[in-house]
Amino acid sequence: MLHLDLDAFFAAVEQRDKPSLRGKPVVVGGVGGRGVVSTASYEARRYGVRSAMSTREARSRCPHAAFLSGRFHAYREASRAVMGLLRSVSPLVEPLSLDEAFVDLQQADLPDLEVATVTAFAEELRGRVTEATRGLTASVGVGTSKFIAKVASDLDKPDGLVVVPPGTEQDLLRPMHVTVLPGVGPATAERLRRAGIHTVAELEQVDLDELVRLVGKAHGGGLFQLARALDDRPVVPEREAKSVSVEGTYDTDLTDRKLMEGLLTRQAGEVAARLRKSGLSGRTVSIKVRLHDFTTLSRSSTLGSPTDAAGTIARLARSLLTDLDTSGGVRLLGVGVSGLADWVQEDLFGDTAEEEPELPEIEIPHHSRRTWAPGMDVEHDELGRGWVWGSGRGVVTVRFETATSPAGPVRSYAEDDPALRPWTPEPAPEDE
Ligand code: TTP
Ligand code: MG
Ligand code: MG
Repeated sequence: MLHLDLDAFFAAVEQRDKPSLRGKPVVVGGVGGRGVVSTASYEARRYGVRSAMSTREARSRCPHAAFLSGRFHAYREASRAVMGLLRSVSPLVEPLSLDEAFVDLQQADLPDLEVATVTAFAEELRGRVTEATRGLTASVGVGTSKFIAKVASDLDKPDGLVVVPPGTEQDLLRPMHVTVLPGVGPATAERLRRAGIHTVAELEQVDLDELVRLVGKAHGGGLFQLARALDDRPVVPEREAKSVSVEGTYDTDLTDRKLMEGLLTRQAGEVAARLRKSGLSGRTVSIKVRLHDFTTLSRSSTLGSPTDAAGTIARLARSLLTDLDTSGGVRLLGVGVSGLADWVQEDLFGDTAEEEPELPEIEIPHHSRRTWAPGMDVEHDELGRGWVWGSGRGVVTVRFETATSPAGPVRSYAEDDPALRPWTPEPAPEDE
């Protein structure tokens, strides 16, 4: 079993695309008052900055770091490249998040599974990940189970490879803290601590009955096995894209509910058109809303039968929005349909493909000032591509550089300078 996880993923993508930030502390996350750190580059981690910490605390620990809000299109693109590469290596790939996956090496066409063979293979794979992502590094662990492979990939981060030879699993685990076991969170760890159990070695001494008494029946059995490095969970490959979705990011924070409803209605129309083009329909309608402070909310609702009707999808999407507090402003909205079936059936509300409502024409007003989020991609008429270094008091400051340029010059503009605009890549052909 192989487990791969990219190093400081969001921050590494930012350093790749922003040459002036390479080797420097970078923090990606919510940059507003209530923002939370998504991740930090290893340079920033030296100052104690960590995922899930408040940005306020991160700023006090590492004031000289670059604080950037995220660019999800870039993260998604890198993730796709990695997952595609892994799938070319083995049909059994199970992504756990955008930046990590299990790969079953038994299906990978290796001559054998000796330590030397898998080590050479994993080292080569790490190089290919760096190539496929134009410079990101991955850490890899290999072992006889998912559990061991995942533990191993974390042992020599960043840019590391650890292969745990068969038979040495328990020696590796015994000195480790119990939180290394999947499923042992703070609450379970605390219960074990009160019973005097800190390490895996100590946990191994506890018999099954006592373990069940300590952590409950549901958990006890699994923990008993894991403490002995026993884990036979198979790799469950992700099935083909099961949803069709459309989303938009906006360069002003949207606050007008009517406008948001209009945008959802238009997106629902685009989703419906794509469903029909592929002869698909789906039962679950969902919306995605990213607030100004970076929190992303999603809500979904499931119909009794599949639909591909714009009106139905729009109505559900709008009703899902009513439950959400969007008063602080919204910077991304999206509509998706999942639970796809490849037949089309008249849906609950009786809409048919023939009686489509007109898609509304929507102007996003520019009365509110533009949001120039730190880190976002921009393009200037004369200076070309760059990224927002900072903004405020009517001024936006841009550094002109890209992944393939040298560190570039910094210039400031009025926030409404018509020569400057947000830059977005061509949308990927298929959104997951
Ligand atoms: P991780 O793989 O947990 O972290 P990482 O890749 O940044 O760093 P490393 O693996 O080298 O320790 O998460 C992958 C990405 O997921 C991360 O770059 C940002 C995002 N993320 C969050 O947005 N919030 C979080 O709390 C965590 C843990 C990750
Ligand atoms: Mg990672
Ligand atoms: Mg990860």
